[in-house]
Amino acid sequence: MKSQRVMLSALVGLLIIASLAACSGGTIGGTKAPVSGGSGGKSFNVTATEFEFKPNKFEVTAGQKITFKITNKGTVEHNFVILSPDGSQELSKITTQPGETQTLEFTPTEATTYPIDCNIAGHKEAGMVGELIVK
Ligand SMILES: [Cu+2]
Repeated sequence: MKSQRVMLSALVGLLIIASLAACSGGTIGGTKAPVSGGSGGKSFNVTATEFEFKPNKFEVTAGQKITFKITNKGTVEHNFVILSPDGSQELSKITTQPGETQTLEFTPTEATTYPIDCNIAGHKEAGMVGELIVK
């Protein structure tokens, strides 16, 4: 009889400790971790020359942050412009001088194809174009 009661109170004690531990564990789990938007971005090294981008086709997933590292290995200024799907607006743009590397970040929201070009007069026509294909 007596040993049974001791067992019971020991069990209750264990339960209290267990629930306390669960509680404090919950508090630790609940502390706010800083959100660092690092949801698996993608980066591309792109070379710009007269008159092309290499590579010039980029496949990504919607919502994925993309980092383009554009290196100008040509002899004149080039830029790298991401256009709206219909080509009417410049969404993001970076300009590079010969020998320079510049970084451009872009997060596409739509699953579509964004045209890319160098908008310096005549360059697009000469072949400085690309595509950002978002799935
Ligand atoms: Cu150019």
